[in-house]
Amino acid sequence: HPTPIRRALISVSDKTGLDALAAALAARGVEVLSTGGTAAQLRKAGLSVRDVAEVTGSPEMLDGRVKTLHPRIHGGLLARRADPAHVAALRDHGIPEIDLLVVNLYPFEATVARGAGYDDCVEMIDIGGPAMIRAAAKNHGDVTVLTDPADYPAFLEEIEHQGGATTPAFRRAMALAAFGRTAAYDAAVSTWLASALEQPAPPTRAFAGRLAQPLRYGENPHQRAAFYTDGSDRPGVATARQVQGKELSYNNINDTDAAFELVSEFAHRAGHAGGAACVIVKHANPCGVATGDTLRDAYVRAFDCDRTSAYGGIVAVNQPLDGPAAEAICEIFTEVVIAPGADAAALKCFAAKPNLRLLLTDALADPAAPGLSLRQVAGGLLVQDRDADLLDEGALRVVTKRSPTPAERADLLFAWTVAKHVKSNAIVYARGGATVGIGAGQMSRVDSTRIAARKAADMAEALGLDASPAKGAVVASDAFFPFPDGLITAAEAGATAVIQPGGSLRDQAVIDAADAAGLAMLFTGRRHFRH
Ligand code: 93A
Repeated sequence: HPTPIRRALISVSDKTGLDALAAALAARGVEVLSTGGTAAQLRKAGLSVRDVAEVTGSPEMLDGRVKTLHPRIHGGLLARRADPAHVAALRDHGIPEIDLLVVNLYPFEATVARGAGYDDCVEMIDIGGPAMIRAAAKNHGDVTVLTDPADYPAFLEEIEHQGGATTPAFRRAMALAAFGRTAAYDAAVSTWLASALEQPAPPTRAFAGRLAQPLRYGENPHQRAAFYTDGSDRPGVATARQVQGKELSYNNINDTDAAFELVSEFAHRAGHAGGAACVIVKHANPCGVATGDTLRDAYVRAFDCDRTSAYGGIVAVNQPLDGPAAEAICEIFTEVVIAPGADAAALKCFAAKPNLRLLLTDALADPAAPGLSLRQVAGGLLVQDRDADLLDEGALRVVTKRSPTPAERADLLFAWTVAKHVKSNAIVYARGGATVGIGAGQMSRVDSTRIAARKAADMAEALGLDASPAKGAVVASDAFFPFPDGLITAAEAGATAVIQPGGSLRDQAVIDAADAAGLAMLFTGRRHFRH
């Protein structure tokens, strides 16, 4: 049954869209109750409002900590309209029914984000707002709750169509959003308090995100799925603007994240400042990564690494797209392109491929930013810091007789960065700032080494090269070589220099094998497993 809205309580910190909403309510003869700041703004806009304090008969007190926490408010939100006993209780106690609640909370997250001190953050913990939101959301059988100015237009449309009322379906949808909001809010409070107490953050935040997008299905069509954002402002797939293209799928989002996180390394890592970089991802692994003088150059070199796999891939670049880069990307079928921006020529070029999903982020992600990575296991959740480690060049150790040449060293650093983003066991061959063979996700490291060499040979065949590009390439391994065999395979494929963490019991045997083959080898002292 549509419930007519006769009385509303509005108490908002974010006053976006407030005047228009209140004016529309006033035009329908809805009585508006408000707290101090909200009432003041509405009166300034020439609207008539009743103070909550007048309803409660109790002034706002304790610096506003107690404003709406009163039975005259909560009774009006929680009473079942069709329950005679409830209705009688309201009458006996002089409690007005509240049919619409519009609340957005003290800006706790923004206060934490701007680095405010402990006491200021504590003061921003809203108590009365969430209490009202939860009361109204619980009573969605009768009450409508709005917690986000973005929902005002839909609400106004709803009452327009329903003659001043809302439908149960609308109230349920708003109640769901409301509980999501209070859950996210409390998660933000507990995450902040944990970090203030120097304790690991609880994993609540991941579960308390906002529903950004229901997905048509999950990894496979028989799996239901949805995309939740955690409210952080990290540039990437969650915060990007989709300029065009079909709806993103579950796998698109996962792959786009992998591509953008990797390409974002190339703004921050020493030696790459300013250079163009491109990553092409398939099934969450990069199948081609390259730097270049221009974005087009970087794309073409990334594409050339594995033309077969790149088909239907996800392309990420580290600079705003221009026309020449867009034209090259549009030559084959690409699922998603993500970039910090795009000029008019690039936009025009992509517009001719209306299915291609184009996402713009305005900025790259900071690879060193702290954050959590979560993984579900049966019956639990594994929580760890995200791998925010950037290579410390000062910690690199030359362990072989021969030191890498400057060109080898640049490629080693490049290959190491890529390897960090390849599923383990990861082996990456690179030459001239481009990958030429990637071995990913194998159970044995030597298999990844062989696959990477095979990929390099395939590349030679696809491009009609005289020799495998692994000849004269460098190789990165995300974890140590447990035996010399993987390193020997790389040497046989033609690699001339190696970068790996070191730390194996048999390091000496691996170093000896490198020396015997004339390879230069760097130890990083850091491992980058990724599973
Ligand atoms: O300090 S509170 O937790 N105590 C309350 O009783 C209360 N009631 C509403 N904060 C409370 N609010 C919050 O005040 C609302 O959630 C809203 O964010 C804000 C609006 O205050 P004003 O109308 O004075 O700007």
